[in-house]
Amino acid sequence: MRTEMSALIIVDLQNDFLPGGALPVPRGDEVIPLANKLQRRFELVLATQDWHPPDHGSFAANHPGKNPGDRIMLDGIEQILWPVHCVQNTHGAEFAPSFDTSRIAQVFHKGLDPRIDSYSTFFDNAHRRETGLAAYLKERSIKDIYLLGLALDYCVKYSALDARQLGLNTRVILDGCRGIGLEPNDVDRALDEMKRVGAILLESCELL
Ligand code: VGL
Ligand code: ZN
Repeated sequence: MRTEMSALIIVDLQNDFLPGGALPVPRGDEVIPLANKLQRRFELVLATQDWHPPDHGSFAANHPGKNPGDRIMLDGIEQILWPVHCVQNTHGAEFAPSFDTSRIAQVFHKGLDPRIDSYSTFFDNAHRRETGLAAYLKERSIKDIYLLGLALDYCVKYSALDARQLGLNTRVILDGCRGIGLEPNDVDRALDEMKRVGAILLESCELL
């Protein structure tokens, strides 16, 4: 009997989320060697990119008088403002140079609509539109996903929450993630929220 295929989903290993980038995740670069190594254990490897137009509503610079970290209402939902980051087709949006992308079957982009942000790799923050990832997995009858990448307390967290809502068996490889930690307890809260909805949190050494 053939076991069902599972997918490794590598989240946002882009220059702007690494030290020296526009929205650096502390020690985000440390996950790249593991992301490279773990790909060999999976038949299917997918990746995501935060992929904003220059006029994106999550950029503080697009709201006169506002600063990164401020909160505003954007098209009816609360939005934290960020530095300009991951602008489509710029160096900051590119995958990190040391990230091995040769085995990635498909890249999913998020955050394209200027009026709404998308932390999750499945849906925008208001669940209005899909990125295509859910349909991609469904077409291939993939029910088991493994997540790693940046940032643990935003994109990885919201991806795990949506994955559970979609009924996917969801594992988060913690040593393959780092958090932004805008608020001191954001990472702990993210871990609690993911656990509460049934995501399994593990370390890479626990993978078979
Ligand atoms: C992210 C903040 C802003 C993420 C994206 O992918 O975690 N965080 N945009
Ligand atoms: Zn973003």
